[in-house]
Amino acid sequence: MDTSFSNHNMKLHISSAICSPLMLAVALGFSSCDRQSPVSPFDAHSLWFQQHKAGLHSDNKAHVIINDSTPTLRIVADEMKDFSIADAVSFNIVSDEKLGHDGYDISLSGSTVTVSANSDVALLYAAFDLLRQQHVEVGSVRTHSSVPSYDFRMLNHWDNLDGTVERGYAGHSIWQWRTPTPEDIKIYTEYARANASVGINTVVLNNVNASPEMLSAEHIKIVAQIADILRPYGIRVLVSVNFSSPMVLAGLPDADPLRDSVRQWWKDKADEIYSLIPDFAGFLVKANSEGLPGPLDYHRSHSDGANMLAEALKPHGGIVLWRAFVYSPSDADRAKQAYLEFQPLDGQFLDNVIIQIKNGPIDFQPREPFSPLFGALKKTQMAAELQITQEYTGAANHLCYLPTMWLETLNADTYRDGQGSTIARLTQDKLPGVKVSAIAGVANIGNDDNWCGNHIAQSNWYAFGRMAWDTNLTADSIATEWIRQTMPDIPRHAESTVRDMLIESREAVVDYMMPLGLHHIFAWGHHYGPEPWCAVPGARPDWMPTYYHCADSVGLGSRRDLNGSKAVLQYNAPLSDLYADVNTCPDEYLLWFHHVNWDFRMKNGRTLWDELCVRYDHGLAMTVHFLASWNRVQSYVDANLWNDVQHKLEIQHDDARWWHDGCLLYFQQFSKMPIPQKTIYNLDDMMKFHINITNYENAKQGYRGEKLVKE
Ligand code: GCW
Repeated sequence: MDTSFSNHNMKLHISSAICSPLMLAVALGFSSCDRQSPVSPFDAHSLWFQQHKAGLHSDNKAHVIINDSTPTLRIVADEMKDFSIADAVSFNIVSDEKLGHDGYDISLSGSTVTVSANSDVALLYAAFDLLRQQHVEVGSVRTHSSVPSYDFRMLNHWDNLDGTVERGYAGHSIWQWRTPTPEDIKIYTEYARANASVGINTVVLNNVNASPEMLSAEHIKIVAQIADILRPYGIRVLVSVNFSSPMVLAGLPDADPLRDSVRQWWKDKADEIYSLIPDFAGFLVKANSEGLPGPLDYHRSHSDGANMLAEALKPHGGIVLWRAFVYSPSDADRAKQAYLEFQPLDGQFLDNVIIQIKNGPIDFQPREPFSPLFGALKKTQMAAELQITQEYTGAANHLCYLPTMWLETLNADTYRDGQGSTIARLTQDKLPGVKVSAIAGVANIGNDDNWCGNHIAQSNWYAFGRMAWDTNLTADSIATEWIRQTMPDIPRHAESTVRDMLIESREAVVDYMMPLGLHHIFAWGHHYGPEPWCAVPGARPDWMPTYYHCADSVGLGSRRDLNGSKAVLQYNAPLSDLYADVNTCPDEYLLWFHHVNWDFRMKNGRTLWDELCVRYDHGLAMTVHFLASWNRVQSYVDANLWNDVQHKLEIQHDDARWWHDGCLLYFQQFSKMPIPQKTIYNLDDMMKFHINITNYENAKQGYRGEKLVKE
């Protein structure tokens, strides 16, 4: 039996070619009459689905043939309603090992498209591929096979059970810890659709700073209800767990991973979860980090802790993602600590444990060299953790398109197994026995109408998914896709203006915040503005900017070379040599690895001080340039979108001025050299002023809002 839905004449065709009990009619409760033709205005909530434009304008809807019926395939049929760049599309479940669970093949014969995949969700990815082609490429269907780079393409929400979002700049959490209401179901479904459209297939619902309550029976029940809503879109859920859960929830005397009662508690908990959520994907764990409990509390190792959880999940096929973001002061240099704790454990983790490593050795700075741990673990499955939410890149106020940064990390060569040992390859290759490769992005999603706090920050959610699907895509091509789907009417010349803004934005942020390898000179707590002078009495030294910039009368920068902490030696040759020598160290990492004299001659002949001034000035100038570029595209962009982004760009420019003046005036106290460009603020005033970004409304204003309040 061939069951097909035709958009040509709005009825369900059932022909009788092949018949099997599995091939059931897709009973679609809609017709193309339900869709109105007029192009709808920009609606921020609709993300990159602004319009399925070509389809809406065309009468030539494709005949869609789907030989099965599952909730996922009904979504495929629904999404394909407006597909119009072929006469017919046939979706087929096949058995083809090379495509794996999520891969698909699109082929063309005449004007009939044949899509083949091993699973219904892979057919959904193919449907989104075809629609993307229609909206982005316009013309005819491009035939190809596509297999994702990673098995788990994962969002990590840092959402708390009370509805707040740690480092969230887009309102409150989208998750409601109640039996989902119709409104909740609507939001979860929109969210799932957005993720599926870019290939995201796993989501961690709650903050890594996890409440033990997450594993209470009451919360697990709600996780199961959320999982049911996300499942048709191919999304599996994980939760972050608190290592002390057995103590808090069951009153056990401790959480020692080698104690039988503790191990049994986790096994029972896993059984309970899987009885409600058979495709539950696993646990994410932050342990012995920033005050959270963990196995080290009982003189056990990270592998003891991770393996206990892995054993509990293993019979059900679950995974443990164990974070390497640890920095208990085992060495004076924080940048070395994750390596020092985890490298000796290489090979001791069970094969359903993945070590999740932040891209850089410190903490999601605008630029860091990659974490040397990636080049050190050889017998342990690793995943990269990237940050989509803009904790250190201007919250949701600053334009900072992040794939340029992420791809810098993924394409970095660790030289672990000689040349070509890129982080992309090391995290994609599966070790013997390992079933899952993974990549994680900390979500920038909240309940703001536009989901991300800034329309343009939607591009980072989009891009994370696309890049996780295919790490060979470029930041540029992903930007093009996003622009064409978000601003469907934009002419090519304006599109290229917007694309340039996106592509140049991250480097601009680096320049006006922390050029030349400077890092962590943020204000205390909120990580929004600059406070290289910050000194909080009694605080951990490695939370203070002076620990990182080390400015003195001689020069600027961390001491991580062979005369300093020797952190360079955590990198494999030839990088260790390259970074160790101040004359060969790349400019972008210079002050990361070296304390450099103010009058040091850079490769371009300028002194360090002059180069620093040039970089800060360039960053600031770029924010003016972005405003000018955005002005140029005004008439081609929806007014709401344009106004929102314009407002944010103005905040960004004001903040960049604050960074420029604050950092240069502060460092000038040590260099005693002139600043060639104009500064408008007074350092004493800046140092007395503490921006209040503790609440979300303030955060939306940046320094601009604060200044207004102050006046
Ligand atoms: O950078 C720090 C953040 C914390 C975060 C932590 C982590 C979730 O400032 O807010 O906690 O990293 O990644 O665990």
